[in-house]
Amino acid sequence: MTTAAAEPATATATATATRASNGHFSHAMKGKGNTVYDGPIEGVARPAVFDLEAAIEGMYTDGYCVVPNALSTELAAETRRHVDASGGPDEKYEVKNWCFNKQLMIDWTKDAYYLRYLDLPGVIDVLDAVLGPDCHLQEGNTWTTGPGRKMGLHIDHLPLQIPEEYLQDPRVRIPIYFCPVMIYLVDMKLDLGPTIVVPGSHRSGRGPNNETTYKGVAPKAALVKAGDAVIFRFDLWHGAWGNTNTNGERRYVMQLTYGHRQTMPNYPRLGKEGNYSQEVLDAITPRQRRLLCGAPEAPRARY
Ligand SMILES: O=C(O)CCC(=O)C(=O)O
Ligand SMILES: [Fe+2]
Repeated sequence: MTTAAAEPATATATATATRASNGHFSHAMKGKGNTVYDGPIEGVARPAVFDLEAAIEGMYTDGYCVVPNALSTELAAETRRHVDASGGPDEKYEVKNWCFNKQLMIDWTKDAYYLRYLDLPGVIDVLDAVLGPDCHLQEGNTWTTGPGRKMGLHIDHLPLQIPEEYLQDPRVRIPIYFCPVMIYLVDMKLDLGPTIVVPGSHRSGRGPNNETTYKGVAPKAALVKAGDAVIFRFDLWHGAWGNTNTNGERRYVMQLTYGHRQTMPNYPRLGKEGNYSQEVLDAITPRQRRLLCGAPEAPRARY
């Protein structure tokens, strides 16, 4: 009789979470069981001055970084007004027994207003370094949410499942395939439901399974200023603290997701007539073109 061999350690491909029509993820791969953290919480460190090298390193060690003042406070306020004026009356975003949930997908092919947010200083430098200088946008939206909204810890994507013990080895650096970028349009306080991130949890190589801490490390809250951005990697455990605000204050963010050069660009080629509005074609810069459509010719990402 032969003894059964131990399960071989293999890398397996896994599915990606899909977005529900209400903007919240629906696929079970993202995280299982109860992943809502409600213990004591501290804020993420917010550098007073942006340090690119430290930010890049943070993407591999902590799995995220903070870019202070990616937008001026004036532009954050103007964007808020623009968001408020878009999408029709508020009533239609009041979801019964839940919360105000207004997520507006940005139409990059027709709407020139948002082009300037594609390559924000600091943010674009981190993305170019970790995704490659020919990274591109996957999608973008503005998202206004009110009291009652929260999101359990999850991961956004997991193209490859690697045994956790391999990922503990500091010599292993998993390339960053996608980066969600959250740009906050209001000063974030705990009762507005900030994004929460679990530092180092990308080294688990999986989504949280009935867990709210990783190796004893609790989530930290993005208690950042209006105009700041938080960039995190696709495989970091993250979610959102509950909005418990009693003055009816809403959280305003922009959520942009960028992909590595080897992921498919999402937007059509610029060359083809009719793909983009004249307003976009007149305003778009060469770098913004690359961010929408991808550019095959640039050097590689720094792993
Ligand atoms: O709303 C947040 O702060 C996080 C959003 C998020 O994780 C998601 O949309 O997948
Ligand atoms: Fe997410």
